[in-house]
Amino acid sequence: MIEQNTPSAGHVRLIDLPVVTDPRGDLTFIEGERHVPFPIRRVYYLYNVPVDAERGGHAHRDLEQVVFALSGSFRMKIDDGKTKSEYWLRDPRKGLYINRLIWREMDSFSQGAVCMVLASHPYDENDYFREYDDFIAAVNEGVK
Ligand code: T46
Repeated sequence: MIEQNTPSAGHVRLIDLPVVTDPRGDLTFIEGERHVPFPIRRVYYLYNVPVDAERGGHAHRDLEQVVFALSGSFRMKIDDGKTKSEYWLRDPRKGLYINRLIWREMDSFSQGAVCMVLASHPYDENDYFREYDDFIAAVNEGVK
């Protein structure tokens, strides 16, 4: 479970969600400000993704998100402007929390993969850094 205080910019980590298991199957639930550190203002999901597709390729100025593989798997490449890492998401009980000012790229989607994202704000194109150089400049300036 995630702590309540707001992580600093550039912060990424895996969070574990509760699971209720009985003979009928598994049930996982998510409550905003409890299991994720923000009120959930938007939910979107990616599906019918071709296995050779690449998504992402941007960062956000303010947005916080938690990304899940509800079904199948995919890779998330993470870059905080100084350090690069990668996460394979394949367990619907684990979400990847991504704070603002993180460059992310997604690829290697398995056939039929479904990616669900919980977001802290409604969609706003002005919140995106779509050029890597702009992202790096923002990181270096500590821009909010
Ligand atoms: C992220 C990864 C995981 C909307 O109209 N509303 C929305 O809520 C979203 C997310 C997108 N759009 C429009 C904007 C573009 O015209 O859908 C189109 C594709 O969006 P984008 O290129 O941002 O999609 P992805 O899959 O590359 O990235 C998205 C999120 O933008 C991003 O924050 O982390 O999914």
